[in-house]
Amino acid sequence: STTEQTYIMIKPDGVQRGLVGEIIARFEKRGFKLVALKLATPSKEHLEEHYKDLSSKPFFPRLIEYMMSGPVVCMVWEGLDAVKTGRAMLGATNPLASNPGTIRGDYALQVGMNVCHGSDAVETAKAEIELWFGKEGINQYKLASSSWVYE
Ligand code: DAT
Ligand code: MG
Repeated sequence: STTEQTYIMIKPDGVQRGLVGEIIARFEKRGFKLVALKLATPSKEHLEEHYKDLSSKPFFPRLIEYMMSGPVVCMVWEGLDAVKTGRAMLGATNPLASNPGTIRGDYALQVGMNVCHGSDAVETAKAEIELWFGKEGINQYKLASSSWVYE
């Protein structure tokens, strides 16, 4: 649906490498609507909750350490098939397997520094949006360009 929402997060390497504008521009130009945005320095507990499904993986401690190495940019993007399309725009988890033209395929080389997060399913997106924006909530507005994006 055109009101599907996904949680997209620019990881510390993406912020430090100056990729914030590039990544936001890709979602804007694709036609998605920005409904939430902040720069944040999340706690260890918050990141462990975000990645709780991976807590038994051997790389989990390193993943949390990496995610705590600097601020992240937290966003919610809304639009047609936003979750699946957002994942396609990100590319594969391992940047070496990501096609050129994707965010990871254009800006990253290793799985432990893969620049950007995107929700993997509609239900996951709902939980992630609640975790990251539950307190402040999501913005509601009509995007002026929507009648030139949707038929
Ligand atoms: P994705 O970020 O594509 O949804 P995921 O949810 O399986 O992938 O894993 C979350 C993050 O954990 C991923 O972006 C990078 C890290 N990660 C995943 N698999 C890894 C591995 N085999 N070695 C090191 N880090 C890994
Ligand atoms: Mg994931």
